Amino acid sequence: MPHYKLTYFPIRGAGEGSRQIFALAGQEFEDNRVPREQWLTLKPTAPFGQMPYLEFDGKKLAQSYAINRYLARQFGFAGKSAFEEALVDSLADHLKDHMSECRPYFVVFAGFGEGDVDKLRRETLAPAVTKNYAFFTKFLKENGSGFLVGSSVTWVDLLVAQHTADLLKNSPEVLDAFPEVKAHQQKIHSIPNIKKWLETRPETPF
Ligand code: GSH
Repeated sequence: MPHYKLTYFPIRGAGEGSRQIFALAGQEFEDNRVPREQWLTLKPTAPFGQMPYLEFDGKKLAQSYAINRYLARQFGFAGKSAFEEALVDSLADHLKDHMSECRPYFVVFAGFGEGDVDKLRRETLAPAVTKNYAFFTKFLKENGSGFLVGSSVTWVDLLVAQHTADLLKNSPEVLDAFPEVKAHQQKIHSIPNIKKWLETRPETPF
């Protein structure tokens, strides 16, 4: 196995999906958490001038979803057929669209911008969750296995479950109408390797 080194800010953010894929696989990796002050010296060496990026075997790979997809394929969490892989990708892209819709709320919530966080929660976050978690619920109900796609865990389960857990911590009321997605979060976060990761990872606000 190569030595994997994942470089990202010391937050969950766009790096956490890859960290959880490593954890799920039971694969050792170097969790290189770079503070903002050190980032500017590294920035010119990053493939697209941004983090996260993954280094292994003298190669560098950037873009969080490309990294997630690559690792998931390596370790067997990408889907069991070409169509399952495509379904997983479609859900991941939809989660990304959902995150873009919520962005005005997250910017203020994380302290990167000024605004009325409660108003943004009501007027931006809640409608986005209501719309998009209905789609995740539909996939869970139609699939019937408790996973979003197929009969076993894939990388998109990790991403959706983490977002659900974040919502449950900070804005639980937006999930009142979504018991299936709450059950999904519990199922994914009870997988022993993921449970262990959640208990031992560095504690960060987001
Ligand atoms: N589409 C990229 C991905 O998913 O990896 C977005 C990467 C991105 O926005 N990275 C941010 C970053 O590196 C942190 S989340 N910011 C510092 C900078 O641009 O200098």
